[in-house]
Amino acid sequence: MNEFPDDEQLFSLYRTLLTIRYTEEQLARSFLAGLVHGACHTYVGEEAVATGVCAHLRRDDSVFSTHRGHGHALAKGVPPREVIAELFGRETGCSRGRGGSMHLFSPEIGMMGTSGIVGPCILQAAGAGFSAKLLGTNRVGTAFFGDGAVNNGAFHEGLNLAAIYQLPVLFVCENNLYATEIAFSYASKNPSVASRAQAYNMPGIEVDGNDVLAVYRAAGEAVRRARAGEGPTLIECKTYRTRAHAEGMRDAGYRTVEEIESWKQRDPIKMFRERLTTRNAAVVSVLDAIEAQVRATVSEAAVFAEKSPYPDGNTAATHIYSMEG
Ligand SMILES: Cc1ncc(C[n+]2csc(CCOP(=O)(O)OP(=O)(O)O)c2C)c(N)n1
Ligand SMILES: [Mg+2]
Repeated sequence: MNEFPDDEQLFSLYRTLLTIRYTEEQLARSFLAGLVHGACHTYVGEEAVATGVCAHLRRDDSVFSTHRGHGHALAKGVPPREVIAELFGRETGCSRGRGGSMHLFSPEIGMMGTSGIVGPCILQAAGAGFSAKLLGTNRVGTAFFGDGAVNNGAFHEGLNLAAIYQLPVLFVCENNLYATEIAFSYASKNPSVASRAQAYNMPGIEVDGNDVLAVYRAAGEAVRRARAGEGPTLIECKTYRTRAHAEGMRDAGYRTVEEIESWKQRDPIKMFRERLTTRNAAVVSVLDAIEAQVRATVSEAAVFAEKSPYPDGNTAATHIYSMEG
């Protein structure tokens, strides 16, 4: 693993950050226009986490995600048009319009699902690691989860299992300080999620989740360890969502405008762009070109999604698993 990404990787990180941001902003506008069916939890402000982690994952590595999972799906390689079409309930969505925001699946590229249930993705990733170890595939399982999941029993069970069997798993906690409107400082006596790794005798790393390079480096080392048979890692990414918990929800009473503004100053995309251009002013035109390309891709994706058909009602019972066959 390179300590510092080369230019091509840096531009790729920038492209992924923007793909997530522009897709989320598009979805927020589309939600207001009534095009999104069901809930829509955006990842705005947290893009550096999925971007920095998924940059190290192979196509056959698996990702298990949350209710706030659009960014994980996009970073793992699901195209914006398939994500947007899925939220619009269209046949061309990654789950053929049957799942929506919290059921984004694309198993052929290792996107093993977003989920509305807080916690189980931790166990599923441990299971993926167990499978990889048994089959000797050298694959890695990754769970993304919020601070709201770490006082859930699944956290203890998943980390303990991964530790005793030294499974190739990344446990990535996106600590955005709140679970809906409950502050993590209220819900947990210990402010550090990373420190809990000691209880399982695995490494626990805390990183600035708004710094894509910090996440990239921590994840790179965790993936290296996992593939080398050295076991799981817990990475706590300190970050912040700058939009409401879900689109259309009120966003007052539990956090201040000043707090939101202070985190907007630490916007992961703004910080990364400043870092790249300070290092080398000549990249401005490259970054501008990437922005224009991603904007066009996302706009086209939204048009494609809106033009796509809804699933045929007669197929409502297909793709459904039944024990009775
Ligand atoms: C098992 C379970 N309990 C409660 C809920 C209700 N719920 C939905 S989102 C949420 C907050 C999750 O917070 P966090 O894990 O920190 O993720 P964030 O929304 O901050 O990204 C809760 C409690 C749920 N979906 N599943
Ligand atoms: Mg949270």
